[in-house]
Amino acid sequence: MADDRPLKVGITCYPSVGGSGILASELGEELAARGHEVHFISYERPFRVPADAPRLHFHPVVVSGYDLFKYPDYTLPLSVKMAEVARDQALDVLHVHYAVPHATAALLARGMLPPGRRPGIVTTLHGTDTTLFGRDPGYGPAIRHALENSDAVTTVSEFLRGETRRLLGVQRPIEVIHNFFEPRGATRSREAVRAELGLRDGDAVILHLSNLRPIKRIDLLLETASRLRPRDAFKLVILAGGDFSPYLPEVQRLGLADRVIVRSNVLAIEDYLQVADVGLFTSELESFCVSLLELMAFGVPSVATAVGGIPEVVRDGEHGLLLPAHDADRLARAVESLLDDATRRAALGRAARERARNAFSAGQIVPRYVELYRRVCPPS
Ligand code: GMT
Repeated sequence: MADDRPLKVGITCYPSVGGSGILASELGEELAARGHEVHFISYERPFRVPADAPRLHFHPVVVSGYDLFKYPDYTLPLSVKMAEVARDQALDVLHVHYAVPHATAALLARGMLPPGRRPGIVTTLHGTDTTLFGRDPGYGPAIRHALENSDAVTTVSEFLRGETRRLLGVQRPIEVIHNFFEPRGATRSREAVRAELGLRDGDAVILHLSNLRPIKRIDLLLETASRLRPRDAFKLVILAGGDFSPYLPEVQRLGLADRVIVRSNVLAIEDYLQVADVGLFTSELESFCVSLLELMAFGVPSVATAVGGIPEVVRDGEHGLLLPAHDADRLARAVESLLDDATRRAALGRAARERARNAFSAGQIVPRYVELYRRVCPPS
């Protein structure tokens, strides 16, 4: 008989603005909406998790600042909280997003619990936990140990699975479960958002959303914008999940002060997704790029660098345009080609929306995690 009892799932992620935290938060919400009980365990309530939703709970990890420590330690208090929540809530599964240090903390937590009360551990790798920390001799062996001792390991793209094998030498099975996005309705009308942005009739909106980390290559994004012609027919709207001020001198130097609009830590991203004409992503590396998917779900094609897992999300010429990294001129020409051709833009946008629905919606992806949880959780 199929086991369809509701599960009790502990989720640990970084709560700040970033793809892994956003994905983990959305997954928690989707699981709760399907009747499962979800317990977030982190140092802060994740950015997009509502405080009052049924079956969604948050357990803060308190880190004490002992004078003895030159560097504050998060891993141990996190593991103690994970063990406490797993015991008190009888968790079936601990699902950790981003290996460092969450997967190690989960293993420690499991070891603190008596046999028979131990949840299954699922580790989802998101990107730099493999591509940056995986190469670091100070972290690599600990990550490999945590992956080898998790009950299941997933990556958000084929690309990242390959990199995890290559960089960490992990041989165990790794399942690819791509990211998903389920758009909510906008909170304001298109007209209201365009008015807020000070757009004139005919102004095109190029949208970029990211945490602005160096790997997102905001310098290349601005350089690309500075090469767009005609220069007074677009606005580059940046939804910043990080501090944009270091880039202000570059905006001035490139003569973009009247073209770039920055909004920080926006919760209702759908308000801006609905007014976008084209997305622009210039990352050095992405294992998936959730922001690209967010635009696709709104029928907006993007121009992006063909790096990492991006070609698994967007097929070049079918759902958007992919270009080699580092080439501001070619990126700019590609953006212009989409802004100049409304028919092609609409066709790519329709195909992008279809792909987002068919391959990367909650309905497609969340059941795969649930099925995985049932495989690893101890028999009840
Ligand atoms: O790996 C990171 O830099 C952090 C992580 C995050 O929290 O934003 O980003 C990664 O996870 C996202 C969600 O799965 C992916 O969409 C991003 O492509 C990925 N970033 C990189 O691979 C650089």
